[in-house]
Order: sequence, then C-alpha cells, then structure tokens
Amino acid sequence: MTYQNILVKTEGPVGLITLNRPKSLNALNAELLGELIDQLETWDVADAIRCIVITGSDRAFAAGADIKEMQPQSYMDMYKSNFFGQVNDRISAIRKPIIAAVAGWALGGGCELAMLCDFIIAADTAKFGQPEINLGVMPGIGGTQRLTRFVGKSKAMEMCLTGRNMDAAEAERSGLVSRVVPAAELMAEAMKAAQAIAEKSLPIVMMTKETINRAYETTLSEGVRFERRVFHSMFATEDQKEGMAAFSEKRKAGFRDR
Ligand code: CO8
Repeated sequence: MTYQNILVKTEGPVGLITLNRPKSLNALNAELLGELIDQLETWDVADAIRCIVITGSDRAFAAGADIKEMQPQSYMDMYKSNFFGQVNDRISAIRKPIIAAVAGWALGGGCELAMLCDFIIAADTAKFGQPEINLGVMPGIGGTQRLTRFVGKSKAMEMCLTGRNMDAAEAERSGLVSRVVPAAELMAEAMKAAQAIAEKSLPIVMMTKETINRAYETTLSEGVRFERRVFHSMFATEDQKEGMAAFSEKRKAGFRDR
C-alpha cells in the first residue's frame, strides 16, 4: 500500500510510522488518520511486528487535527461520519504496544494521538497542549478524559480552559511522558525501547498492556481481580516456564510466543 501522508519502515521486529505532512506541521487530516489506522491494524496482525513506534518531525509530532478540513463541517457531518470517534476506538483496540516518540508540537489531536499510544518518550523540544478552546471547540479524541487521568484535574482544566502548553520538563514532572531525552537521541532511545519490548514474549506483552489499560476502565478491586486472572493464566504458557528456567540457569530467555 502506498501512503501519501505517512512514511512506513521496519527495523527488524519494530514497525516505525513517521507522520509526514511537513507543510502543515503534520496536521491530522482524514487521509493521514486513515493511513495511520490502516498501517496500525495491518501490523497488529502481522507476525513479524512486535512493537510499533509513531513519530513526527523535529518541528512537530502533530499540530492537531486539520483545522482547515474541520472548519466547514456541520454538526450532522461530524455526527454521521463519527470520524474522530473511530480514530479513538480503532487505535485503542490495537493490541501490540505503541510508543509515541514526540519532538516539537503535540497539540490538540496531536497530543491526543500521543496519549492514545502506550507511552510517550519526549525530546526536550516537545510541547504538549490542548488549545482547542482558542478555536471555539474542545478536545474530541479523548483529550478531556485521558489528559485528566494522566496529569490530574487541575492541570488538565488549566490546559483545556486556557490553551496553555506544557514543555517537556513539565510533561515529565506531571506524568504525561515516561521520560525526556535530548532531541538528537529521541529516535535512538525510542527504537531501543521498542527493540527491548520486541525481545519479550509477545503474548505476555499484549496481556500486560491490556491489564494496565484496565486500570483506566475499572475499580481498583476489579482491576486487581482482572490482573490476578491474567497472571494465573500466564502459568499456562511455555514462555513463563522458559523465562523462569532461563533465570535459574543464568542465561538469556528464548521466548517463543507460546
Ligand atoms: N491544521 C491545519 N493546518 C495547520 C495546523 C492545524 N492544526 N497547524 C499548523 N498548520 C499549518 C499552518 O496553517 C501553516 O500553513 P501555511 O504555511 O499554509 O500558512 C503551517 O502549518 C505552519 O504553521 P505556522 O505558520 O502556524 O507555524 P508556527 O511555527 O508559526 O506555529 C503552531 C506553530 C503554534 C503549532 C501553530 O501552527 C498553531 O497554533 N497550530 C494550530 C494548533 C491547534 O490549534 N491545534 C488544535 C487543532 S483542533 C484539534 O486538534 C481538535 C481535535 C479533536 C477534534 C474532534 C472533533 C470531534
């Protein structure tokens, strides 16, 4: 499949998607998002891919949904197409891990896309924000919900109500990103993390992702119960036997995804 708005490559078991609409700072139009989802869904069921990285350019991860495309849309257009709803639902349904490697602007839908990934590694140049209020709307791809869960009510309210951005250091302090690295090292660090994940047992990785995501969907006691059930089920895998045997035998585990 040839794409117009994203670049796609693989490095061993890691799939890398680079958002590529440089003239509009990777503004997320329908075509780009369609291509992104298509590639994510393709890799989600491809045996050769074990972890996915999404990145943008040095200047922008993505400066938001495409304002020029959205401007003339009516309520009925938005309601009937439910396009942003599908973006949220289909990216949330990806079972393999996705890392966002963010440099420059991650605004509006760009910040929401980064938050839809499983964790964010940020360059020291990264800037996160939900400036939709300046456009007479609010976040619409999960931003009001995810930002509030990730950084707390006070910061989420301030950002969404005033449109103020966070720099990378504040994003790390607030728990929005897992860590900040020098911009020149962003891709190497993100790919290293992805390669490390790719060496684990893929089914165990997928179950771990699913279980952590339960924390946002349920009560503590139900989440712990879910964790226990999944944890017990891991003892039916060959990879649990191999991982623990390798530790005792002081060797590297050879996981077989079984
Ligand atoms: N959409 C369309 N075009 C954009 C966008 C965007 N979000 N962001 C930047 N561009 C374009 C600019 O129009 C400009 O194009 P041109 O050269 O043709 O004039 C080009 O990219 C470069 O941008 P600037 O000249 O503005 O670059 P600066 O370095 O001066 O500024 C900024 C960079 C601060 C990032 C600035 O471009 C900006 O403020 N962008 C808009 C940020 C924004 O408001 N994002 C939120 C968008 S709304 C959204 O994401 C809602 C998502 C959910 C909707 C769900 C509805 C149901």
